[in-house]
Amino acid sequence: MVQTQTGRSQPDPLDRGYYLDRDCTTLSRHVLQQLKSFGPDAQDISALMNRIGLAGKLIARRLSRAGLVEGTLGFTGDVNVQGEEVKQMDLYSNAVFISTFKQSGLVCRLASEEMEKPYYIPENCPIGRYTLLYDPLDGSSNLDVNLNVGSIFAIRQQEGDDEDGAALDLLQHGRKQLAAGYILYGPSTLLVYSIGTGVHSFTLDPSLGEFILAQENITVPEHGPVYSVNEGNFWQWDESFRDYARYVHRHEGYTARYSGALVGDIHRILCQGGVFLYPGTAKKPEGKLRLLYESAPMAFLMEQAGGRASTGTQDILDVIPEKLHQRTPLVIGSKEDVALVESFIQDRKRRDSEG
Ligand code: AHM
Ligand code: MG
Repeated sequence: MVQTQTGRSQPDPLDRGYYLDRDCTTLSRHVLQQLKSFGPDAQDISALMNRIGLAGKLIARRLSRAGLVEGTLGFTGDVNVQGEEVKQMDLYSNAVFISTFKQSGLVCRLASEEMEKPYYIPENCPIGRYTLLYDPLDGSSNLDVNLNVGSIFAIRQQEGDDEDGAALDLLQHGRKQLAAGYILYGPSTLLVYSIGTGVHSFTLDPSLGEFILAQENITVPEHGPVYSVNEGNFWQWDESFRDYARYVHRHEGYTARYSGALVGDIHRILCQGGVFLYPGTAKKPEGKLRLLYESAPMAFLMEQAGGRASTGTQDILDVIPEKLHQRTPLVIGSKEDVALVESFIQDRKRRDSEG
């Protein structure tokens, strides 16, 4: 009951809204709550996250019709800057992020796996003070067999004028990220994000068209049973990673899980603990994953959840890239499991130095 101005009591209409309040914390509202502010910077970050959510909804909608409408499955016939064949959904997803942020007035520059150079939105510069780094559709080899895929994103402050388009200000360590996260297109669509105040997940309610808070302050267990790695590359790894693989094969309590799509594999580790690895190989000494829009955003999340991310010898968030599309080895997950992998690398180094 509430008191009216005339002193009479009447039922509180918000009482019945209790369920709404409990069940419907939306993404933009959550960001503002996390920042404990309605100031301009908080409004910016909230609006940015809302736009990322919109891009996720558009991609999820198209994925749900894969195979039913033109342009959802198969290759375009082009090869991207990474030398990889481009899928129709890669292009669509890349374009969705650009068009979503074109109208945002916030982002001056977008850098993605699918574009050799960053894409500028001159009308947002200098008003737009942010850069969005993203992998629009990670794991797209899973698409044609109807398995999970994801989008990965990071937001950084735009530093410098960057007039020549070289984006040199992006070549800085991952601790410069203001926000990072991913969208997992699985049985349901999940958005997981951090703005440096813990890791939080949201589930897309298609009937509302909103991402609704699912779990706040996710923490990764200190140790988990899962190791997630493409063991088909075993023969191409450095001996230290082979030592680690032999160790988990010979000890009870480990189980392998690998879907071929980073977002789903890391989401499993985030929820249940364990370790995901993509080491360097003989053919690709730096591994496959790109630092700025794959490894660094995931590392930001994992550290926020109490886990770790390493190249094997250095924290991912301390790595300073030399180029936009730089690759890096990745060992990420529970603290104890990352440390175990690192211990095999240190052991090998020590043995090699002892001759
Ligand atoms: P992509 O960005 O071109 O999709 O490549 C990244 C993907 C990751 O999602 C996944 O972990 C890895 O490539 C799988 O690679 P591989 O098939 O070599 O195991
Ligand atoms: Mg990728």
